[in-house]
Amino acid sequence: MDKRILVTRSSMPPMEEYFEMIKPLWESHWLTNMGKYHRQLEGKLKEYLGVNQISLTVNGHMALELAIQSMRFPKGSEVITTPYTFISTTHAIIRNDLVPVFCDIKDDFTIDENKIEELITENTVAIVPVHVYGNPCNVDRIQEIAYKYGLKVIYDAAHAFGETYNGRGIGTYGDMSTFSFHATKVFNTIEGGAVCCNTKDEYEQLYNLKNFGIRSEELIVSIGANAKMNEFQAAMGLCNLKHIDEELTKRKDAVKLYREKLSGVKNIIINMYKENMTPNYAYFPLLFSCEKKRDLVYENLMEHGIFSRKYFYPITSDAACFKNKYKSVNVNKARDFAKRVLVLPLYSGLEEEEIVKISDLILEVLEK
Ligand code: T4K
Repeated sequence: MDKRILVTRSSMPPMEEYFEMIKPLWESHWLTNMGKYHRQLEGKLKEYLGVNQISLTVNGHMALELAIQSMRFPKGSEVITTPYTFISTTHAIIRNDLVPVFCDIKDDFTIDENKIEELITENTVAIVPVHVYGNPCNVDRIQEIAYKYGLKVIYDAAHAFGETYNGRGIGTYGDMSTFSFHATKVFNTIEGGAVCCNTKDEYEQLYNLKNFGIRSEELIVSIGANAKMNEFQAAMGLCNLKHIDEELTKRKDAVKLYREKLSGVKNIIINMYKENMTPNYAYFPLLFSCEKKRDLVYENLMEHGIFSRKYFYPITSDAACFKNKYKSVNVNKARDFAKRVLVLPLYSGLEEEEIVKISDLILEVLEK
């Protein structure tokens, strides 16, 4: 095996399919601003994800940033969130002039719902949990807390595309949920994202936020940015959506093989799926018994041209740009897990022999 294996590889539709889809754009010259493909993809995703409303955006980060912005929280309000995530989640809160209050995680890497209440103050306005690696948060308990204290819940569901939990599309939980359709995700529109919401009113607000508040040539109803998904992105989404079942099946098979090879091995814990969910097999994280073992495996894989990733190290509260800037709370478990976790390569084109090789290289280190 001499080719490099990266942590993931973008899924792409057959080239001809995409070319056929984008050809008419040379006729219409309509490339963006809620064109035909944008509208079609919104319709198809609404159905596929089982959500009430969906608004497409230029990327997953802007989806989250606009979802939070649409709630119009007073400047300086506090938002309880997890530090065990991609930096985007925390940036989206801070870029809205809000203050992140970091809550620790539990064994499934998601926010520890039992630690949320103690962090609530009179300035708390919302909870921004993350279905990290596609592991659903304890949505019922989080909703109970939100009702009790009058808080909004915005889920960062960047990793959870297409999942269901307790028979409902994952995007239906909370006041809003946001997805990422980045090139590295289970479903991609090259770059892209979406906000799922419940009412037409919320949808219209998000529309204004992503399109300068422009409603017609002469009517600008509110202040907004430009965060629209363009037609080339939407066309990629329409093509990739046709192949989503095949994508998920291949990922499922890859995960099954990893599990067969690595289950019961000393010094690692494999991420488990909850019973009442349909997973999307977005990531394959392994939790090692100590940082040293994790690093030895990371290096051994790298020496063989295999690039696993330490998602999510460092935790966002320790990011150099705002270390010690926000309330220091106990996020020891998140910090500890971040030092011991390794995400293995996983994508639909990953071959069986590659999974076997990766697993064997891990075992080689652990059995030393
Ligand atoms: N919230 C959460 C919880 C998130 O995880 C993310 C994004 C967001 C919000 C924000 O959503 P977006 O605004 O990104 O839509 C990657 C992705 O760029 C990022 O989308 C993702 N999370 C994060 C977890 O991973 P990097 O810095 O690791 O990407 P990079 O360039 O190192 O790529 C990783 C691997 O993916 C490469 O080794 C090869 C493969 N790859 C990459 C690209 C760019 C491809 O196969 N094709 C490509 O085009 O952040």
